[in-house]
Amino acid sequence: MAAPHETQAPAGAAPVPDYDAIIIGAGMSGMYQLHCLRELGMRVRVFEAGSGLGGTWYWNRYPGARFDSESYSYGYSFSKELLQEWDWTEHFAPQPETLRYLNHVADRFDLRRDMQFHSRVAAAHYRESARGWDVVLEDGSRHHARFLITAVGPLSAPTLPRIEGVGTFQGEAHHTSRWPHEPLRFEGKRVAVIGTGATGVQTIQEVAKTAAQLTVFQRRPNWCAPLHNRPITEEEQRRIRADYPEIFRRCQETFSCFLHTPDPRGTFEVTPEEREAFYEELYASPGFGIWVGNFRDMLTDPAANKEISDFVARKIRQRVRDPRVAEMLIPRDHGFGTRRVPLETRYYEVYNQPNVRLVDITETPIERITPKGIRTSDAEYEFDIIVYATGFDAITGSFDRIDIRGLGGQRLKDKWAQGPQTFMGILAEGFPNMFMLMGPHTALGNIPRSIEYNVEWVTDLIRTMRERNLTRADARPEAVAAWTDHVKAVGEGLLSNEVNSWFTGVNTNVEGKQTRIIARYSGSAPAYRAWCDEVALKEYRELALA
Ligand code: NA7
Repeated sequence: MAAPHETQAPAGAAPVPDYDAIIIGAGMSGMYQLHCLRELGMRVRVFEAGSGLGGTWYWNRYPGARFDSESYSYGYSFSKELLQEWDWTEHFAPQPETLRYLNHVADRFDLRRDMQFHSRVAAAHYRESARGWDVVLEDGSRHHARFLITAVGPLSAPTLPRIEGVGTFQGEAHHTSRWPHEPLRFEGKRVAVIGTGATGVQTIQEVAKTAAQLTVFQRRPNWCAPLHNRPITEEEQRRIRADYPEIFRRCQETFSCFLHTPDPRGTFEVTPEEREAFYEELYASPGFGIWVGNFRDMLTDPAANKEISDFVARKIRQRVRDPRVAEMLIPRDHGFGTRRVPLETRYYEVYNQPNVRLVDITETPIERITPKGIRTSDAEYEFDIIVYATGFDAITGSFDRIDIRGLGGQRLKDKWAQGPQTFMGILAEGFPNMFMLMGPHTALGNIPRSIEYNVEWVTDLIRTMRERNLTRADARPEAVAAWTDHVKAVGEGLLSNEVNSWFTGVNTNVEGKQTRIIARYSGSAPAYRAWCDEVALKEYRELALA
């Protein structure tokens, strides 16, 4: 464990440990940031609310949780040795394997000794006189550091529905991201799942295998596409190991760091037969190709988007036997790919099973959760287990839950009340020495690729500051304004920014989050990196360094 210095404390009070950097969160970004800062010789402390490391992969233990990115494009790329010693078993690895992987990484780089678990950060206040951050944990303990790095994850603040009676249910109820650590069995059980996003879809297709009865409460359907997962053969394993440089080179070049990249052709530049054949090929291919490797205009031209939406609707009708149910599963309020596409394995076929029923709660809203189950406007259902697959207060929610205050006591939550304002998603003006990893306005995509880039950018900035004996970095207001305008500009014309979803910061379960904002950077990852590289190359002149 890094030995902290201690700051002066009032007589009688416990001394406050003083670190060079405090990192909030021991997920993929916090882990790598810890590793990089330790390489600089810094004393670092990671505070993690959970009992273990892994972030998303620690919390999301629900049945069926797995990658939608190819496993070998998802792991860390920074260590050749690590790449050569870890074998993924499936093209899209399940959550327990990813959690094992992250624990392996932590052991290999001896990360655990600087991590403190069961330690939720309640408050972080900047103190100008010390040019550093006072951090208070929920247990009341106080800590101090020059740098504060938020590695809190864009999808880590779960939300329960605002329905009367939540909490009165006498059976078992779990949000998917707060799943029990002991396996939950569904045999002989009557199970409800509320929510049909990427998480709900993975859960439903798994629970349907064993539950006596599964009732899915769907508000809005999503466009789903087949994952086509399978084990990685030994031969493939050898090839993957040899191909790692090429795999990561490709991820660096694609729009959102996946192995897939948009087809340069426009939807209507090919014949209808060629178009259909291309869609068929994508539908039969593994992973996100159908979403991010489709015709280049699919997400900007409504007519192009309608073509692929109609194609997927036909697939749903072919796969679901009851035409009434098939129609319920086809989205009407948004086109294919304009919200996050859940990838599935026999999801639609689940609705052909006698033990599964679908309830459209737009037609018959849930009125309340009762001690025995769920009451809708036209029926009373009894359950043994209720699963809330109701998503997250995304992107800014994990910041809102911490009392973060910058210069003059300004709260970050207030500053972002009308939507986040950042510099490259990494800095917020008036919050010196706070650096955000995967904060709002960063390129998300295949997240570990973005994480590695952001962590290295932050590490370079801190290295530069230390070399020059600088102790304070803040974003200049004009730089924030320019970046925020740029984020808005690159998001113009994107159909996904015209739809309510977590991409656009809308969450009906959170007070004040009913209107769309531009929450993420929706340009390409290479363009994002080019901007950030330029800032570093030009000696950080958009930052006020002192
Ligand atoms: P999502 O994608 O936000 O999905 C949440 C689902 O829960 C979605 O179907 C919602 O319906 C539904 N929901 C939310 N609140 C309610 C209420 N109050 N009543 C009924 N239904 C509700 O979250 P996920 O966890 O699936 O996925 C988040 C990301 O994690 C995912 O994109 C991956 O990148 C990993 P709605 O569509 O809002 O009508």
